[in-house]
Amino acid sequence: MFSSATLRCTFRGLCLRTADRWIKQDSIPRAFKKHNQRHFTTEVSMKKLLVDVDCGVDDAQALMMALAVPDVQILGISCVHGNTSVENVCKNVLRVLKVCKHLEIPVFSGATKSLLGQTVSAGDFHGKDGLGDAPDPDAPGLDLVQKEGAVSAMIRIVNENPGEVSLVATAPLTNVALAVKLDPSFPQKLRGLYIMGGNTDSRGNTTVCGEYNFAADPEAAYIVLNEFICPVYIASWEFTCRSKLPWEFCDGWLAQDTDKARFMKQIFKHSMESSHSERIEKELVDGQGFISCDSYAMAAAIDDTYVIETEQKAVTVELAGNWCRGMMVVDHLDILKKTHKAHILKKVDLERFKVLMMNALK
Ligand SMILES: [Ca+2]
Repeated sequence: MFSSATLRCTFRGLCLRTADRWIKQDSIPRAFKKHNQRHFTTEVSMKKLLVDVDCGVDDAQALMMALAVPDVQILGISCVHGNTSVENVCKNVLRVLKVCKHLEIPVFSGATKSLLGQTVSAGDFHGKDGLGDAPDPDAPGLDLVQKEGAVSAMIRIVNENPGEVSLVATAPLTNVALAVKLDPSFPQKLRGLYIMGGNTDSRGNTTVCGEYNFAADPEAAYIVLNEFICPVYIASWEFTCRSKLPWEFCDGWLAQDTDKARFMKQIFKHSMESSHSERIEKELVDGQGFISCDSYAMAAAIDDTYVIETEQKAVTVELAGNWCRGMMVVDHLDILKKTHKAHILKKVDLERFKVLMMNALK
């Protein structure tokens, strides 16, 4: 697991590849070199992640992308309500970890409902069980889920690795909001927060103006966008639509002769068929294509070369209104007077993204 990270990180060369940039060897204190040479090749070069999911098919794709990158270390996966019940989410994550041979990664169960207990249907896009209702008689049992709750685990893990953990949130933000309420210093101890959610052009995919992850728990999204004073990257619904891949890429992706590709083909069948329904056609901002929404946020967290352009804006969430509850509000005019700006993804390296996607099923 450490091999390619080690190859990229050598004291023999002029430079060192760290978690986020090349640094000149000269800039490393001699004492550090002497005493940390062995550790530098393993620990410092690893990108540490926490992933918060409502494991539908695209969460599975995002997880498989991260699990395939040698210098990424997933410290824990927290589960939350969303595409399906939190029990199904835990089960789905375990199924993904099993096919990727990473059942050693701890899985935590989190919030079963939104902060106010209101529910918004996720529809049937990912199937009732979240993974396309594909039978899996050998699915791992829920006894593998950790006893510790998701939110306390997130806080503990970040405290154990201050300043090092990137949190990737690809689900309703209930667990993430609860974490900052239990520990207000949680955000400042993160390296960054990467969200799939929200919308920039009031194009809804669940309500008229709301993207699902935000519409499913608007209060949680509001808390997160207003209280996470750390680098925040947002892959909005419109951005993911505009960054779609051709279905022909998907065909080649699924045709790989591996257990992971066969697993993906099974769980993705239902969503692929649903993609051509009249309702989904209307939701798509930029026409047909293969859109693995959650994978766009994941790629930003794990690959430094992937994000090409972001727009830095203050953002919040509409909590009232007849039609716009759950809509992300982008403050182009700085009327909110917020000093903290989020990085809204605008342009990414899709060729790099394709490589990350292909590797996910290798
Ligand atoms: Ca998701």
